[in-house]
Amino acid sequence: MAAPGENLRINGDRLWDSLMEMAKIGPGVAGGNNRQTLTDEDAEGRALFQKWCDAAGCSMAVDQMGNMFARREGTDPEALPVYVGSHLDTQPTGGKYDGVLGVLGGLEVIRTLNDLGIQTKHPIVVTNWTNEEGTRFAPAMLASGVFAGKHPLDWALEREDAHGKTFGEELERIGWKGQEKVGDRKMHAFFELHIEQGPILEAEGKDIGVVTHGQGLRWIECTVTGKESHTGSTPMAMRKNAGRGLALITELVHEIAMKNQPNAVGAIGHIDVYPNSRNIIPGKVVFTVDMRTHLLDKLNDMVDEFMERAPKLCKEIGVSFDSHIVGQFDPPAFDDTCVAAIRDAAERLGYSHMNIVSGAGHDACWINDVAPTAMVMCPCVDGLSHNEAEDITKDWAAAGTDVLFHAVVETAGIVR
Ligand code: HGY
Ligand code: MN
Ligand code: MN
Repeated sequence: MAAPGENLRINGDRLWDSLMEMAKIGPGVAGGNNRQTLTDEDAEGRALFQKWCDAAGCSMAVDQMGNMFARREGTDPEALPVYVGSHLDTQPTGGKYDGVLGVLGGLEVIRTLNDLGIQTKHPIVVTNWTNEEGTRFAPAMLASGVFAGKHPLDWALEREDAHGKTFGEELERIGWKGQEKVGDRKMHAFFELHIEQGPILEAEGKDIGVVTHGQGLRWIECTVTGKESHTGSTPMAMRKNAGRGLALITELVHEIAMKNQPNAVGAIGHIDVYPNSRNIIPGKVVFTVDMRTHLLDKLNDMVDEFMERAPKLCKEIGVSFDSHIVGQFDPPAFDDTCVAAIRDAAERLGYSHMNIVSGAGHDACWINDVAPTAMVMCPCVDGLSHNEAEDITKDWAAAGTDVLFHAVVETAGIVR
């Protein structure tokens, strides 16, 4: 006898149409999206998601960080819900699928259950986590981090963007600040579908990534201070060029990552140069070092080496160095039972699959600390993400969501 729901599939066309509809909100300049957190575009995307959830018969709740929870009732209202979701906010030059596939894939699970008239024992809740990207307001995964007790609510609400606007002000302004206390909700399990954002699944010809672990991350915000002066009339020997500090540290971060291959990465993505004038030697440069690996001891060693060498490099060229951590989480190992539910679903559905470590951070990395959690990944073209050219195929989206459907519904328990 077939396992419960063995051959059930989601509606790939409906999922794809919803992805394309959401992609119209906050369009980028090169075919992707710029729907940054707590912008008017984010508010518009939230409203569309809310409309779809209402139409699917879900009740919506919003907490003090703007996290959205769309609930489909189960037959046992006392049973802890199975949560499924990701994020709708994007990078400034983001793609159409990063995060969005996980939220709309979760909604497709609900829509398919409605189509089939299936009841589950546990309620199912589709979640949109606020500010996963951490670009406008550092750190990444901010709202899921507050939910998991990693950041105090007040601290999170005071995060400022580059224009001095706070997270709390902006959340109020767009009308998505809820009253529900963040983190009170208890979960039976949490599942997140996400594009891989790397090249492995496509290169290996696999439909599904069964995510067993994630990389840990350290975001170190550095300030190198020199002295502004004329680029033409200041003798070279007198210069205190903060820009050289940035150049030396950029190379140091790369060197540390390369000496820790194959399981380490490092780069500097955010850079502010002051005063950023063509004919003034930079007096100050503020930038964020991003170091990651799934091996905790190695991550700590990489940061220790960086913190030992960076100040010395700056001192040698007559500029000062200061730094502080603006984001961090240790490498997560996901829940064996939830991971097995994903692997078994892929196997049963006949999708090729492999175990994989997530290179990117995700809300699941924090939720993993408060509930049994696992992720399922689909390939992306050329492994490209955080780029407007990010692309996936309709079949990859459907396969990932089929697996998500089976893992979520089996965990929630089908009631005949
Ligand atoms: O930084 C990350 O890994 C995620 O995309 N926010
Ligand atoms: Mn993401
Ligand atoms: Mn992202």
